[in-house]
Amino acid sequence: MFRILTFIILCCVSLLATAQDFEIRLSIEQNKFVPSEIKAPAGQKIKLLVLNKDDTPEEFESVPLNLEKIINGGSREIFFIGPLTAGNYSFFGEFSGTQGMLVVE
Ligand SMILES: [Cu+2]
Repeated sequence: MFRILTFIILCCVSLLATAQDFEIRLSIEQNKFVPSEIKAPAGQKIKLLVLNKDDTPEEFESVPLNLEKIINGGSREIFFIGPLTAGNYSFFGEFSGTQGMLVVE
């Protein structure tokens, strides 16, 4: 009984650890980022989910975040970034040229 209880507690702790990632959802709609500015706290791991709602692929790219990935139309990608220091981290869609900013504070 005690072992089972310990196991349950350990499971809960690991679930909480995953939940601590700060999650941001971003979409690409009609070749624009929605929203174009996203915010995250400094010093925390960030889970960034980018959903491409368009039919056409887009390349999600950020030089300061060192990210570059093609996201097909109707698909999503998840990026794990950070922890980051306070500042502005730009990103853009290489195919359409649309721009966005991650503001960390
Ligand atoms: Cu590129």
